[in-house]
Amino acid sequence: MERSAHQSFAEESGAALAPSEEATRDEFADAVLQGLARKPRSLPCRFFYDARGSELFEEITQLEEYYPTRVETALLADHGAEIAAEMGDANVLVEFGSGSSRKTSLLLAALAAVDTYIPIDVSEEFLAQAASWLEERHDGLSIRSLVADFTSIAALPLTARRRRKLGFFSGSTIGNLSHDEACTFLAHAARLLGRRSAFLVGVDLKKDPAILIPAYNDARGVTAAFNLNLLHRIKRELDAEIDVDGFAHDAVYDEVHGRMEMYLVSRKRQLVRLRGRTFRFADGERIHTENSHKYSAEEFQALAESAGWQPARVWIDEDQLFSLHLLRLA
Ligand code: AVJ
Repeated sequence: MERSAHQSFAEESGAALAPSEEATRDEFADAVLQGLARKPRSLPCRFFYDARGSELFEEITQLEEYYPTRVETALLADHGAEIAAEMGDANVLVEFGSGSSRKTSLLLAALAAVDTYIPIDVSEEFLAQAASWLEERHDGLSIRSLVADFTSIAALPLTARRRRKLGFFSGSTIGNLSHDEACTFLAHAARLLGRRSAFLVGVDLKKDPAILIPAYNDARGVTAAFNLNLLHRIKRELDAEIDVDGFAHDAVYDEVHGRMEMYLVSRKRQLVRLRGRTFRFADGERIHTENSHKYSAEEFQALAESAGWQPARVWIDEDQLFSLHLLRLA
C-alpha cells in the first residue's frame, strides 16, 4: 500500500504521530466507530482519498465506463471561448476540492485575465503537486494554495479582495452532498466569492441506469478496489480486525433520490473489531459508503437559485451525459 513518506516513517519506526496527524486519525476513528454503530451502517466518502484511494480514483477517471471526467474535460476544451465570453474579465480563479487540477489548465488557457489561482483541497500533497504542474504551464500565474475542507473555509486570502472572482467546482463532486448540503455549500460559496463573481460547476446529469451502473461498477474492478480500499485503510490506520475479502463492492441507482449509491456488502456472518468494540455483521449486511446525486439541468438551476445564484449558461455534451453550469451573482 502506498502512503505518504512521512506517515509510513511514523508507523514503521513506531514513532509517535505529530499532533495534527493524531487529531486526523482520531477524527477518522470517531467517524468510523459512529458509522459502524449506526443502522443502517455507513461511512463518510471523504475518507476514500488517502494516497492509495487518490491513485485508484485517478485510475477510475481513465476508465471507458466512467464518462464524467472525459466528458467534462471535452466540454471545457470545446467551450473555453464561450466561458471566456461570459467571464473573460475574471482575475482570480478559486477552485473548490481541486485535487490534481488537471482540468484547471484548460480554464486558465481560456481566461486570459486570470493572474491568481486559489486551489482549495484537504490534501497538502495534491496541492503541492498540482501547483508545480500548473506553474510549468502558466507563466506568471500566482498560486495561493489553501489546505482546507472546501465546505468550511471561512475567508479567501487578502490578494483576492475587490477582484473579480470565478469559482470552479468540477467533477460533480457536488453530487456527494445531499440537496440540502449542496444548497448550503452553494450559498457559502456565494458569500466567499462575493459581488460580481461567477461560479462554474460541473454536474452529472440524470440518465439511463444502464449507463450509470457500469460507471460505478466497472468490468476491471477498479471502482470495487476504490470502495474496498476504505476497509484496508481502516485496518491499516486504526489497527482494526477486518477480513477485507469478506466484503464485496456494490453500486445501485436509487430512483427516488436520483442518485448512485455505493455499498460494501458482507459476504458472510462475521465480526469486525476496532478500538475495543465489536461489530456483528449478518450475511448480506451493507455499509453505505457514497451517494452520487444526479441532476437534470433544470433541477440544478432551481437548486442554484434557491442558494442565491442566477443561472446564466449551461453547456451539455451531445450525448447528454454531463453538464457545466455557469452561475452569476448580481
Ligand atoms: C469524485 C465524487 C465525483 O461520485 O462520481 C467515482 C467519486 N465514486 N466512482 C463520483 C466516485 C465512484 C466521484 N466524485
